[in-house]
This record gives sequence, structure tokens and C-alpha cells, in this order.
Amino acid sequence: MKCFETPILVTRPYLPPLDDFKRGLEEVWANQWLSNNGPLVKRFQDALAGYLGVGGANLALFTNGTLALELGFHALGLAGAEVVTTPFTFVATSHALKRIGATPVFADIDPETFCLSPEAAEKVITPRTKAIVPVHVYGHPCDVAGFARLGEKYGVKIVYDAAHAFGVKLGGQSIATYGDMSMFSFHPTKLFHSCEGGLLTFRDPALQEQLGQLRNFAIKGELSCVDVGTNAKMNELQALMGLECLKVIDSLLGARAEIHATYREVFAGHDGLRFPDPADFAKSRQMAFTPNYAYCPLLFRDYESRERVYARLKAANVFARRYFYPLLTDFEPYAYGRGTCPVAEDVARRVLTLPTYYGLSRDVARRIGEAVVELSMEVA
Ligand code: T4K
Repeated sequence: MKCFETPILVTRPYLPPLDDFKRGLEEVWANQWLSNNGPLVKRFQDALAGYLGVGGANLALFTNGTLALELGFHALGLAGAEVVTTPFTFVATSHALKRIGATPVFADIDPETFCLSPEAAEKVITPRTKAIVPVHVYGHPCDVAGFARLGEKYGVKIVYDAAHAFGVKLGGQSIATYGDMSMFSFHPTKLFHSCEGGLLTFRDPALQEQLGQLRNFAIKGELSCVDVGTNAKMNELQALMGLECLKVIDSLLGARAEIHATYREVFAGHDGLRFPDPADFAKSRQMAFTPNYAYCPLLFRDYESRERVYARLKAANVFARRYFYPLLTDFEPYAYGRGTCPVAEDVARRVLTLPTYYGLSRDVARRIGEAVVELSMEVA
């Protein structure tokens, strides 16, 4: 296999034309306002409400997704509670629970979507459970109807970690509209970003004021402090980047879709390689679905093939990533869950996420896909 001339990373952030960003900077300079709910943050929030189809009082911006989750969990009163969640995710999901004093209780994932299974989640619900935190992992949609049933049956909150799911629509509406709350990450590794950033969308509009306080030390006016808040405010430069990226969101989504389609063509019919097409998940659920193709996870037949292909690609200048391996329950803080989620353990050992980002050409994606096929046959 030929080495790639320049390193191909798993992802690269979209950067707007520098002149457009400079024009935005001129506005920031004129305002002389940099943080603490400035005019660009407000404009960004309104633009997101419009894009996602949620009410202007049903969302709040934060400096990153992890703090958004942490404050969202705190606002919903989950401190000290058991919360059912998935081990097949980035560590931030469980870290945010642990950091507010909640206990993540792990349940297994669905083998098709890799998202938390409602059936598995139900088995570990106890009287101490106050919430379920499923993750729309890779932008794949969770079984929202299944979780809505559990929410009603057990009186628990459903909070989606939608870090990967910006732009996804389900049942004709944004995925942000499901559950009690959803968190979107705007980190540069995401298809849509604001340098760093996080967004919470929520059903109860009363949360907007509470979250607005929590992200600003929970101070209220000049003379009172109403809770133990933190500093999790988005600043004006982040909002500017977000506004610039939102202008081209359709192109960002379109580029991911094209790359995914290219990989699909290359992997079709190859034994030992499973490349899930998110569009298939909706067919079985009979819900209209618009995917975002945020990630390109490929499942190998076994751990050894995955490891060999990962290493050989790296040697050829292609830096695919093993998201999400090791599984959370392999990490010391969550080791109490080890051995409880066999499907997640199996997927984590066989998955490799391939490069995808705006600016990666279909031609290069095809070459990467063909290299993966060649390497996987060599090791078979
Ligand atoms: N929940 C879930 C399910 C998540 O996946 C995440 C974050 C969160 C919650 C928390 O949201 P945030 O607090 O982050 O908003 C990355 C990201 O740091 C993390 O945001 C993301 N998930 C996770 C899946 O991936 P790393 O350690 O893999 O990132 P890193 O630095 O290795 O970058 C990945 C690739 O991107 C590299 O090849 C380099 C390239 N890159 C990266 C950055 C930051 C660039 O080309 N330019 C850049 O500016 O964690």
C-alpha cells in the first residue's frame, strides 16, 4: 500500500474565510464586549433556536459540552442519584455525572446503532434511579420512543448526550426536541463547532434562567448568589466562530454525507467489514430520519484485524481513531461496571472510525477505503 503524501487526520475543523471572520472581529472590537452573555452569544443562541426549531427559552449556550452536561445534570437535581447510561461513549458523559456526585450505572448497547438499549437500561433501574442518559453516539439516533416510555413508566428524566448529533432530524424534527434535555458539543472535532462550545436544549423553559445563573457562578444581580455555580460562559469569539460555521451548515453536512457514501461504496460486499448506514436504522423504526454522518465507524471481524489495520494505516500516514476504545468501564473510575456490557465490550474492540471532514476529497476517502479493504484482506 502506498503511503499518503500528507498526514490524514481523523478530522479537521472547518475554518470560515478569514476575511469574514475579520469582519466579525471588527464588530467585537466596536462592542468592546468579550464575555458574559454578549450580543454575539445572544445572536448565536437565537440562530440556533431557529435552526433547531426549539423555542427561544428552551436552550442555553456554554463554553464547552462537558460543562453544559454537568450543569444540566445539576439543574435537573441529579446530584446523589443513580443514573443509567452507556459505557460506549467519550469519558465526558460519565465524568459530568460523577463530578456532580451522581453514580453512573452502565447498561449495554444496541448492536445495530451502538446506542444505549432501552431494554438493557430498564433492567438496571432501581428506586434510586432519577435519570437515563443515552448517547446518540456517532450521530446515530437512540430509540427515542423506547426511552420516552421508560421516562413515563419510572418517572425518570431522559437526558440525551447529543454531542455528535447536531443536524440530525428524526420524525421530521430536530433530534434536540426529544427527551427532557439534550447536549450538543461544538468542539472543533465536531462537524459543527464554535472553537469550543456546548449547547443544552430542554423542554422546561424555567431551566433557562437557572442555567444562565449556574454558568455565571450562580450569582443573581449584584447582591446575591443562589447556588454553587461555576464559570461556563461562552465568549464572543466562540459565538462568532459558531455564527460563521452555521452559515455553511448545509455544506458541512453535505461533505460528510458524500464521504460516508464513498466509504459505503468501497466496503459494500466485503466480508468481515461492517460499515453501518445510519439511514437503515430509521427504516426499522419507521421514523423519517435525516442523518448527519458525523463519524464513519467501521466494524472489523475481530480485535486483531482492527489493531493491525489501525497500525498499518498509521504507518501509511492515515490517523484513524478507535473511538470509543477502551470502553469507559476499562477506566479506573468506572471499573465497577466492567463485564456488565458484553455488546459494548465487543464493539469497542472491533471498531475503527475513519477520517471524515469538510475538505477531505472523495478521491482521498476512496483511497483510504481501498487501503482498508486491502489491509483487512491481508490480515484475514
Ligand atoms: N459527550 C460525547 C459523546 C463526546 O464525544 C464529547 C466530546 C463530549 C461529551 C464532551 O464535549 P466537549 O466538552 O468536548 O465539548 C476529542 C474531543 O476533544 C472531544 O470533544 C470529543 N468528544 C472526542 C470524541 O474527541 P480527542 O482526544 O480524540 O481529540 P484530539 O485532540 O486527539 O483531536 C482529534 C483529531 O482532530 C486529531 O487528529 C487532531 C484533529 N484536530 C483537533 C483539534 C482540537 C484538528 O485538526 N484541529 C483541532 O483544533 O478528543
